[in-house]
Amino acid sequence: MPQAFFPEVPKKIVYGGPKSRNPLEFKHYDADALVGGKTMRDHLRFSVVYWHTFANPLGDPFGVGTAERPWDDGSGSVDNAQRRARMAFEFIEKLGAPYYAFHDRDVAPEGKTLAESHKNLDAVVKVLKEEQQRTGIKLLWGTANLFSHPRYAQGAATSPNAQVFAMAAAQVKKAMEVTHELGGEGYTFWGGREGYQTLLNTDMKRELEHLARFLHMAVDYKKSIGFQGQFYIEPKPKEPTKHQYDSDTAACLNFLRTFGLKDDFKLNLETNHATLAGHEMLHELTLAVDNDALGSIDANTGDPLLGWDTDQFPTDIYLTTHCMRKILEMGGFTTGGVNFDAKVRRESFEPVDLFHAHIGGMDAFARGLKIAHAIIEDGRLAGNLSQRYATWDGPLGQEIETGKVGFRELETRMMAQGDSERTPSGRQEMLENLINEYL
Ligand code: XUL
Ligand code: CO
Repeated sequence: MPQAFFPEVPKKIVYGGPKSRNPLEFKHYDADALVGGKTMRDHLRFSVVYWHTFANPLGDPFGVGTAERPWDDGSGSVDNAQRRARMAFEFIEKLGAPYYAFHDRDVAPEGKTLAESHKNLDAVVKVLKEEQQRTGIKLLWGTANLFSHPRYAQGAATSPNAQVFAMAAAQVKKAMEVTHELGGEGYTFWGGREGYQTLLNTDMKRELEHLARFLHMAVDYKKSIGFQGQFYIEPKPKEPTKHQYDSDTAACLNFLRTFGLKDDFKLNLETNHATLAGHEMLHELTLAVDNDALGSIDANTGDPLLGWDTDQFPTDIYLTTHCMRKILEMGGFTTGGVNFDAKVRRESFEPVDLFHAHIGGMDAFARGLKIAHAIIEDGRLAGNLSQRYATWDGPLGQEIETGKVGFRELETRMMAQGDSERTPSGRQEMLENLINEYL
């Protein structure tokens, strides 16, 4: 049995229902309840992230970390990392999330040499494996941190220095191996430093080719070790670099197609990254689903008044409704899930705040799921959409779509008619009201 790292929190966060006034109970997330014939647990596939929840001291550019984490002795030792792993599983178990996700360097300290780093990681992975077996909690995805160490300051797979590329490759190889060993259902590539600060010193074409080479190597290695997990690319336009090559869904799709990687990757979409790219999350989700490329989501939100990557817990029901509507429309997650890439505020420094944050995020997504399901069942939104495009199902639309007519035929037709008919009202406000009927 694990030690009690969270003595003030009950053994299990239970579903208390919407009338519950207990902050340590779910109001909407009822894991076993069915929505459209499938449990909430299976629809949402919640995942807790190691980096923000268990390894983030809550500093900001103006101040040091504030987090009280009694299990950390500040040594940065492997021993401390192993204790933290036990704590992490106690947290996830009490919360009742079925998954977690990590970077290699969140779980174990980087050593002085690559060999030492590998050894440190193995020592902690041993504990993670034991805890997974004890609790049944699974790994949603693993990843390598290719952005914190000074060697990666000018990029990892897109470094101007081939030595650094080689080091990144060695690190990803090991991170993939441990992800495989832990039965991870996916592996994520987020290019925090894969971009540039200035084009004055950057050969963008060459860097993009190197990134593609790196990902092809990863695909080859994945096959060679029999790792079946899904690969994800996570778009983000900036922070820490000025321009990141994986800017948004459209840029990622273009990159994957250009370099013959489309079949091997899906996207892991994060709300705060969509915001930074100047898109709504709904836009990013829609484009990914339309291209059969949505894999998983990093659930969080930004603050419109701050404008940087604040990684806050999602509490906005419109947002969670839109996310779940798209996920239901695509037929649900297969390998992916709702992964809380979110951190508590610097002011929320007590361990129990980690519970409040996740309970709120899970309840917000549970409500979003129920509402999205009801909107889809209602059918009016989809009905309006097909009605709006009805002329495309008629003779003219079909002749255009199937390539039977060209500019000449269309000019002849419009000459005879004099002008096109007017497109009926878009009914935006009515549709917004329809969504609000369910909120
Ligand atoms: C950074 C971010 C990462 C990725 C994993 O903004 O989202 O934590 O999710 O590397
Ligand atoms: Co993320």
